[in-house]
Amino acid sequence: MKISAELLARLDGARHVMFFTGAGVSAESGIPTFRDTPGGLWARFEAAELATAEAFRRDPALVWGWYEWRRMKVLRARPNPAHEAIAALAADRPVSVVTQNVDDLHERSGSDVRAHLHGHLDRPRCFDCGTPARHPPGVPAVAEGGARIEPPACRKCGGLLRPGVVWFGEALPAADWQAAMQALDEADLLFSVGTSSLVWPAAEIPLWAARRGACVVQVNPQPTALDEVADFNLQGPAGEVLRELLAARRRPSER
Ligand code: BV8
Ligand code: ZN
Repeated sequence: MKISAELLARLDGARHVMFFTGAGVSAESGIPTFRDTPGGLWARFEAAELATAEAFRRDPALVWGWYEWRRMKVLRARPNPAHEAIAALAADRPVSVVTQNVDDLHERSGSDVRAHLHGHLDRPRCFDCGTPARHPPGVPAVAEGGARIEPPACRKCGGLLRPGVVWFGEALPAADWQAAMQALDEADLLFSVGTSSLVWPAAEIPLWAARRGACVVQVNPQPTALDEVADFNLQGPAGEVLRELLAARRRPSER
């Protein structure tokens, strides 16, 4: 993938870079995305069957088991070159990472994540009283694709623990949304990496960046609705593309 001299110049001249990421940035770490690959997380179920409070009320063991399977995948995974390149780019200019992902792979690659718009897989809380809880140490052993696992009980009220993620129909955490808006205000260059741009209101963020005059770069092997808005569409896997971006910056001949 050739990185244009124009994009390199934009990156060099950027005052503040924002990375807005989705499941695709973790794909090369072996974490299935939501909808784009066969066998993806939702291949067996509709999103509404799992990522909603109603689904949890209806069948807590099915939903909790699915999240424990996903938590196992994340605990077994390692950050990939995409996470590492994003962390490396923060070395010589302000970079904000705003992610839709509920994994901690950005953090584990050294990035300071400004906002987790859709919560955290590793921060369970009580479904009834909201008391935060902790997972036991170690990696859960869950059958491939998920299994029915009864959620643990809340120490405080005996209610069921739920995953600390934002389900469909739930509001995004106000503090994270605020932080994302702040980052959007500061950024003059936004990379949208590995997202289908289908989930709202997060999907608005790159559109707002473009409207504010920031340069928008999309990194995705597939076309998305953002294609016609982005100033640059780098069609390829994030690990490969961002690693090439880093390498091209170091090759003076690319200027
Ligand atoms: C809310 C956590 C209101 C859970 C997730 C308009 C405005 C506001 C809301 C709505 C609206 N229209 C509709 C809604 C409702 C809904 C919504 O957006 N529905 C969609 C389906 C239409 N939104 C909500 O319900 C939100 N809440 O609006 O609340 C409210 C307000 C006040 C008070 C009460 C209520 C909450 C949405 C959050 C849902 N939670 N995640 C969990 O993880 O289980 S969403 C989940 O899917 C992810 O977090 C992510 O954000 C989202 C989309 O997934 P992506 O990350 O984009 O992944 P996807 O698989 O889709 O795509 C992967 C991409 O990667 C692909 O493009 C692929 O090509 C690419 N890729 C693959 N490999 C690679 C790659 N890219 C790079 N490199 C690779 N190697
Ligand atoms: Zn409780």
